[in-house]
Amino acid sequence: MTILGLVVGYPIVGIGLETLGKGLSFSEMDWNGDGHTTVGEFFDTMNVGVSRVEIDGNACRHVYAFKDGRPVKTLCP
Ligand SMILES: [Ca+2]
Repeated sequence: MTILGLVVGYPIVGIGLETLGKGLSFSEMDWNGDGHTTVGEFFDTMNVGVSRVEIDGNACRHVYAFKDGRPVKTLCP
């Protein structure tokens, strides 16, 4: 890979991973709650949506399954 490829390619890969991760941290993608986020769990993130909600005045994120809209988890600061 050329230097130009590194300079041009890295941001594209970074943007792609950010989009796939939907703004969730790796620890937030631990879907089975075993304390470790696997590569499979990272890719499972494609099957969920994230919406912003306010709960008790806190800016939280509601994670739901695309297949049925059921809640997966709610993340609050
Ligand atoms: Ca896990």
